[in-house]
Amino acid sequence: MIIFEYKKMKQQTEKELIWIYESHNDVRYGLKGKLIKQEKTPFQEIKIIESKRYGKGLLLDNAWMTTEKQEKQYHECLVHPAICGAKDLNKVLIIGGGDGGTARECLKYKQIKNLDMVEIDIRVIELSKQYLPSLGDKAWNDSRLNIKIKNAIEWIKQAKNNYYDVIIVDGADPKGPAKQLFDINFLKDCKRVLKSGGIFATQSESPESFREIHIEIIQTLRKVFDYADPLYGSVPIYPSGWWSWTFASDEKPRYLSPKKERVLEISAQCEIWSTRWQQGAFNTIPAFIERVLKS
Ligand code: SPD
Repeated sequence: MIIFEYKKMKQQTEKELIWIYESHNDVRYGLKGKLIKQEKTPFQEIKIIESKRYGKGLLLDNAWMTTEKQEKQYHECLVHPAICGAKDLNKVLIIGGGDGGTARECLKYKQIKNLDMVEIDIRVIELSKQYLPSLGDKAWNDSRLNIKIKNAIEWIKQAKNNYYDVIIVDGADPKGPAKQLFDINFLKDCKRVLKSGGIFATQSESPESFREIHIEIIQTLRKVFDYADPLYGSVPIYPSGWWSWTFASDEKPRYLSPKKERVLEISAQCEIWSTRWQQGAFNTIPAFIERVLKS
């Protein structure tokens, strides 16, 4: 009898589960789960979901941003190559990053005195704090974090020259409110605001499912900075699962040489990133991308 009841309950719960997916170029990337919150803001549609496999997750305009059990594969790879390579490390700027994962990784470094985050949509922050608290974790209460609810494209135009040691763009795909975060004029503003010896980092889409956009991001960054190189990793929930982050700097590719004392400070806290992983990940540039970039 008990077994029968249990089976019935299990079937009932299974029935409540739906497929939640991002669809891109006729391919679906999805999870079986429940939709627990859906909201339209002036900027985008936000969805929070809950899945058995990867925990809770966040979608913006039906594109995956993060899930609790895959987020380290994204945030560690975006943050540590930039932070470990920069000449100095006092002031850091995050553009976007409203779920808090990028801020959490940055604030692991005691040397950082000030972390500014410019996010356009306050609801992304509020809903992430409520439903995905492990993403931002202690960062939300860290006095070094200053949140500015602003359009970064406008905000950066009035930002001081030569001010930040590291700038990290943690935006969505280049459409909707995030489109201009990949524009050359915005990137030139970032360079102006970056201190000499600083590092710029951005998520740079998939070399497979966003191939042209991915190549264009690197080419644009190479027009703005002396050096820009992509690093490749895996975020299974994103289109194709094959993802990239691109780092840029002047004078030399500083992101290729992590500073020992910072590596020592961070290594034990990382699940994916290590200096060995980073070296390999910069070297896994696919042959066809290398050819296009050289031509
Ligand atoms: N297609 C997904 C691109 C996601 C980029 N940002 C994710 C936000 C995580 N902090």
